[in-house]
Amino acid sequence: MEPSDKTHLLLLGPDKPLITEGLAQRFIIHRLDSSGTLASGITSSIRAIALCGGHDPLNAEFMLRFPNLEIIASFGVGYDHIDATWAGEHGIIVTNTPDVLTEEVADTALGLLLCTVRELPQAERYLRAGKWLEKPYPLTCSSLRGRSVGIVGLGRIGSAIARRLEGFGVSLSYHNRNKRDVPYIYQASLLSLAREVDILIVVTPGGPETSSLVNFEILEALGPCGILINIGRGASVDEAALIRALKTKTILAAGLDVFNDEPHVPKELLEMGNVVLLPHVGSASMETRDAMARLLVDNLLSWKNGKGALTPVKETPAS
Ligand code: 8YV
Repeated sequence: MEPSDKTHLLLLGPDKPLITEGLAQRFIIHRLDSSGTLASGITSSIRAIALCGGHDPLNAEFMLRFPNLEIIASFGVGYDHIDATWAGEHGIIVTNTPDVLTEEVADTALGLLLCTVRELPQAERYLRAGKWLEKPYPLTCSSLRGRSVGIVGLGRIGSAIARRLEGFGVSLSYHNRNKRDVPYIYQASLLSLAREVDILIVVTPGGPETSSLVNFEILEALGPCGILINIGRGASVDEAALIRALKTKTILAAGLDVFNDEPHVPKELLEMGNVVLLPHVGSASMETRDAMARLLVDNLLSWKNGKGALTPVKETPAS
């Protein structure tokens, strides 16, 4: 293929061979230089952006730098870092990578839940420290037996978590904007869900609508035996309120895969014994990350071939 048939594309974020190799035949790939700019004359040629990871904001100001931008293909299902509403209003397509990571993230959520409820990382650290030789690890206050679990955000990933939990024999409730046709108890408000359940799992997508959704009032409603799990976005939980709730034993424990200012985790959380902290690894297996990379590439190739994007987000057109 002649270079002239190729579309100029700006690649942002970490290098991923599956993406660069997948795009090389049909796109001329550019990167920003160390000062964050492109050689003059190139900006107006850019028609596509491949956002290969990270959560740096991609706002209107940035998109405006590329007057002929038509599509942004993003790596990941969450796109709270992209101003998709503005993009949609300006005819720019945004694609994400749904479905291919659903089961992986749901697996991680269950792992994090079990680790938090049964203090498995703490018990493992206890063994490694040689303390088992002195006495057995203390019995955990919490258990999944006879407990009720509430899911905030019963979308693809929330539903996959719920399906797994059915096998654990817990009572399941959820809160969503709309009631779904599922055999779980619906709570019209997050507060009523928090009051009803022992364990709250947050699977919300982030963005202004869900910012600090879980505040101190919600944590108080969860109560002193309550456990909070967050696998969605850090910003959905008021981190300062969570730290206060854990310190004052307003809730019992928390398991977190996401934080407000990643990769920075508040020192207070790092020092607490009643939290399990993961470095945002929900989808982080090679297999799943490869599937996400392939879907990003397929979106761009399908668009380039005039067939429209495969997985456009709801705010933007497909072609
Ligand atoms: C990734 C995620 O960490 O898909 C998402 O929304 O949060 C994760 O799967 C992220 O997209 C990688 O940058």
